[in-house]
Amino acid sequence: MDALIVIDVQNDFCPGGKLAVPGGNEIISVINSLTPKFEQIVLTQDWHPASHLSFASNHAIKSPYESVELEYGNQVLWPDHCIQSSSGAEFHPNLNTRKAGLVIRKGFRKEIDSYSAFTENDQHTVTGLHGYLRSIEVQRLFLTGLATDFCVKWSALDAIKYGFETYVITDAIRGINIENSVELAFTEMKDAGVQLINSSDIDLNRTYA
Ligand code: VGL
Ligand code: ZN
Repeated sequence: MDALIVIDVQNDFCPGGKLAVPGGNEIISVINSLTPKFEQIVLTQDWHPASHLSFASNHAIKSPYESVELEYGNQVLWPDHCIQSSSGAEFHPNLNTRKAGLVIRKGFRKEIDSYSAFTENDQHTVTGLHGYLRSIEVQRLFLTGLATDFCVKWSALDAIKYGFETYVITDAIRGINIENSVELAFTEMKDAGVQLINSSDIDLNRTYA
């Protein structure tokens, strides 16, 4: 079984949003063109309480993009984004969400951020995605979404750790890019065994069942 994973295609990560990823909206038509090919589609949704400790606003004298030490280690601080029930946390209105069988929300515990769709940043708390994919006997994962250098990268690295054959669709992702982090993310993913492909490499005549 194959599954298409769509990471955090939410208003706040698109132009005009609170943590806008440059060109974030440009991937939506690519993702929509892929959804008819997959029987199994999972969406993730960054879903923070306003008190979330990944927000610079919840720390004294800290600005976005600085870091802080949390209980589990270093954490980059962000502008407030994807606050539960806000319009910024909604999926982008152009994203076709109808076929998705599962929505995984992450980052909803105040003390723990979650970049990976599988395991939160404490490297311990799981989201449930692995159990779901195992229960439907998925072997191959095709990853799309935002942001290349954070949630896509950590999801891809975890997917390899869990033993999935892992593809990242490079024209269906965009990055934030803090100090070369996008280029580093591509290197880390390749070194871990992630296969980088273009959406045009996916056979549009075939169904990824
Ligand atoms: C993300 C930073 C903070 C992401 C989420 O989706 O890549 N990045 N929260
Ligand atoms: Zn977040």
